Amino acid sequence: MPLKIVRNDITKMMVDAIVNAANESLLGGGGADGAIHRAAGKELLSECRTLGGCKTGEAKITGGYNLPAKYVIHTVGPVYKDGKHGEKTLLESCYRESLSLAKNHGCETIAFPLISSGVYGYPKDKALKIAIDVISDFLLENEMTVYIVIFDKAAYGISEKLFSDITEYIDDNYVALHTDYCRESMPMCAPFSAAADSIDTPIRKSKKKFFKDDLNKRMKQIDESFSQMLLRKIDEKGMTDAQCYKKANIDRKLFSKIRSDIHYKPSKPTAIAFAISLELSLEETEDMLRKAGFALSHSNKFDIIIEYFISNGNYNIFEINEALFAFDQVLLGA
Ligand code: AR6
Repeated sequence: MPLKIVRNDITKMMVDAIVNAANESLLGGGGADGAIHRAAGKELLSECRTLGGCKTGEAKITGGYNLPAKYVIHTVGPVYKDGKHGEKTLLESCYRESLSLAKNHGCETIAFPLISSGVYGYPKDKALKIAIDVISDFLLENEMTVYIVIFDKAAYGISEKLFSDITEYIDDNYVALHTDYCRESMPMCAPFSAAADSIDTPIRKSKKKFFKDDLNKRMKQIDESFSQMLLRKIDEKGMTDAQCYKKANIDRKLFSKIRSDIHYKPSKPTAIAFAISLELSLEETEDMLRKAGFALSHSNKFDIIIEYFISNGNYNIFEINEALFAFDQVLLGA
């Protein structure tokens, strides 16, 4: 099940477990820790006193008391110095240990704040990348819905370089009306203008054969539904269903629905999420979208950002989502 990035206060999350960005004493503090203790009530501190603290990179679990969450998983992130003091390994360990505790307690949903990225000073973009990497690895092997809770929008910043590259790409491509639609219109017909077609050179013959074969192939696929194309592509790419929907950040239940209903019409972000998961080319992505009744357009920032990533061969759905979030767009997948 998927990873979702949401903007919220961690104490408001209706999940099985929320994670606390604590300190080694486990006796409360500021930031998310302070908010969690305030919302949970004094009993949380009483239980924390019995735990004997927690080492950096490790995690311990308590009840959630007055919180909507059943459990609080307390983990201690590293204080960021310069990135050369094992901070990354320790931060990765926080996510791994917390997820493992949640799994052992039967949690189906868990919410993390961006550990270490406040008082402990971890650069937010790096902290987010670590969170996403560890959580997505975990989700490849486990069924859980994991939320990363971003408190302030500024925390969810893609790198300045990526932001400016995408901005430039949008500026170059964002137009109200675009004129190169002819690529869409029967590409295989272009070489066959009536006059030029009268002489059959060997090259022309082989081109004709190519276009005939291509046309036959396309005709066979013309009636293919979105769901059929998706399943065909999964086979062609040698993926399992689970690999595909996990990489697409799509819920297993939704995938089952699509699998069992050949006429299923997904939302546009869902259709694109599958195209990304299958690492389709731009042309194939457009083909897949058409099956679901959608298109990529240049008068829509969301579409241009997707196009940017596909053109650059970057199929990391979580990075794409970071960028979409930074540009206030709907996210892919879950
Ligand atoms: N909900 C979600 N995220 C929050 C909330 C909230 N209510 N409040 C803050 N954040 P921090 P750390 C974000 O400082 O860096 C404490 O005193 C915040 O914007 O809470 O791991 C502990 O006792 C930031 O992005 O944790 C430790 O001494 C992220 O949560 C120390 O701070 C983490 O910020 C731990 O520092």
